[in-house]
Amino acid sequence: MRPDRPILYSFRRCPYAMRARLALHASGLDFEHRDILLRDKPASMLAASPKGTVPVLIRTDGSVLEESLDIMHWALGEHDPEHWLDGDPEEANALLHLCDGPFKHHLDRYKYSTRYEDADPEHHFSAAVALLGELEARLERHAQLTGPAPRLPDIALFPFIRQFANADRSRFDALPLPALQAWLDDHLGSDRFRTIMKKQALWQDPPVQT
Ligand SMILES: N[C@@H](CCC(=O)N[C@@H](CS)C(=O)NCC(=O)O)C(=O)O
Repeated sequence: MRPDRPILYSFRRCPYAMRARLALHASGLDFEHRDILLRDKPASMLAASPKGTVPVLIRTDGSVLEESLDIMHWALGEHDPEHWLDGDPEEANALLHLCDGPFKHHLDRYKYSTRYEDADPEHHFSAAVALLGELEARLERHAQLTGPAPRLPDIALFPFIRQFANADRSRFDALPLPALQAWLDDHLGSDRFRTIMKKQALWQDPPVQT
């Protein structure tokens, strides 16, 4: 399949899909946004990416990107007007690893503890908060994670911190993490975040001709 413009399969509330949509929006690239439900994945998406996770991007040459960070890097590699790719790549990678590795591990076991055998949500809450402390220390030094301006790690991480905060908002708000809380509020209040979170009709594959 070689579409006229890139196609993004996305699920509105998925933090991985949010980061992809944020990067695509910042890049200004034209793309077709297909919003789906995880419990009802369209056959066209599974044909392009059998692993069945979102986001998935089909490029105009027919190639498929099925990792959110690959989609971010590709979109910004095409056009990066706000310089999100600037900065030290090793520092960025360390933050991305912290988020997608240990932080996500603890987030899932805190928020969805019943899905994991023997997961103690309080242990995972504390472990996640310890990691958030590392981000707090950065944000005490500058407005964004790696300096004064938002870069890829800010955009890639905040949808996950949002998910953690939303698990129990008053508990999150009571944590001694004022710089992180202000940073999160700032990103959540941005026009861009509002735009990429707008509800839209769900994508349905056209009926198969028999
Ligand atoms: N490493 C992937 C992870 C994507 C992922 O796990 N997405 C979740 C939704 S937030 C998903 O599609 N899960 C499949 C399912 O629940 O069926 C990425 O960065 O894109």
